[in-house]
Amino acid sequence: MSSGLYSMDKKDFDKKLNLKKIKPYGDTMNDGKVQISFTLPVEDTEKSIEAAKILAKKMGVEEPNVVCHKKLDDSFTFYVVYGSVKYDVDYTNIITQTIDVDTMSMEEVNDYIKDNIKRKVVVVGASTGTDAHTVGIDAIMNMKGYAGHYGLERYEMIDAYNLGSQVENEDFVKRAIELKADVLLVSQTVTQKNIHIKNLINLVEILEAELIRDKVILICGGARINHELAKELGYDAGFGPGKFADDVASFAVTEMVKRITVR
Ligand code: B12
Repeated sequence: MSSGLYSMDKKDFDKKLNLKKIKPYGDTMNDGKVQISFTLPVEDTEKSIEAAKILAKKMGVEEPNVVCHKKLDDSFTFYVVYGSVKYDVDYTNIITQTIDVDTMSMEEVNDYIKDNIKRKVVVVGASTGTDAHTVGIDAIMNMKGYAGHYGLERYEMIDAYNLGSQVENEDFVKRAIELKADVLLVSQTVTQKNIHIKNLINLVEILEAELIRDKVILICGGARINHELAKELGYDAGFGPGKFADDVASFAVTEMVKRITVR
């Protein structure tokens, strides 16, 4: 057979990587293949499958194919849609804000504190507001640590206080003042209706009202937190998934020393 779909040779596929126009990769370069999933508040019918397709097209997905539609209950249906996205991204033109500190080991952090700060560093952390998720803040603070990285409670030169979850910002600040905190760690997991943004901003406002914002290193973290967002909200740094106690401790202590030197 020499014509039609089956005659397609490998040479027919685009193989060129153009960093000015990157697209998702499925089977071949630049094919733009994506899989998206969502729920619609309607029952599982042919009509609602069509609605899912139309929505995918509006999102820029060409030739959408609804590969899964699952009734969740009488009035909600879950869809998985495959297709090719028509948009691309200029990868050469992206600027990101990153934390510019080399991560030290726990021992190196302890030595750094002994050499440069010459006393224990007080770190107070919590999952604040209505947020009940403790696993994130525990990963950073608990003695046993997370994914092979010991938590701050194990650091000889750090006094770490983990206040747990659902700690009101006012109580958090009160405790930070009592404990003479050098570093505040705030975890936010729930981001529905931007509750994390409101809560994080509120904490900064309270710290400013108490005149201690510039006396502490203020760090937030969570699954949807990154450094750029943290800076935007008035924090010194933000850490998301794949970051551990050693990353946080390295940033906090070098930042403390920077401030001592500048003063
Ligand atoms: C376990 C879990 C729970 C447990 C929490 C138990 C506990 N003790 O923490 C329970 C059952 C209580 C729970 C409840 C709820 N949950 Co929940 N939960 C999860 C789940 C499955 C895992 C989260 C987790 O533990 N991750 C592991 C940790 C280690 O990851 P992490 O938090 O990202 O932490 C890392 C980094 O982000 C960073 N980090 C995190 N915090 C901090 C802080 C600082 C200072 C620093 C430096 C770094 C840092 O370091 C960590 C290590 O790298 C997720 C889904 C998922 N698979 O992620 C949903 C999820 C987070 N939950 C969700 C929701 C909606 C809820 C509820 C609102 C559900 C409900 N309707 O009741 C309630 C929360 C109620 C409330 N008031 O907060 C949603 C959040 C959606 C959103 N973005 O808003 C998720 C994503 C599930 C989903 N897909 O819908 N949940």
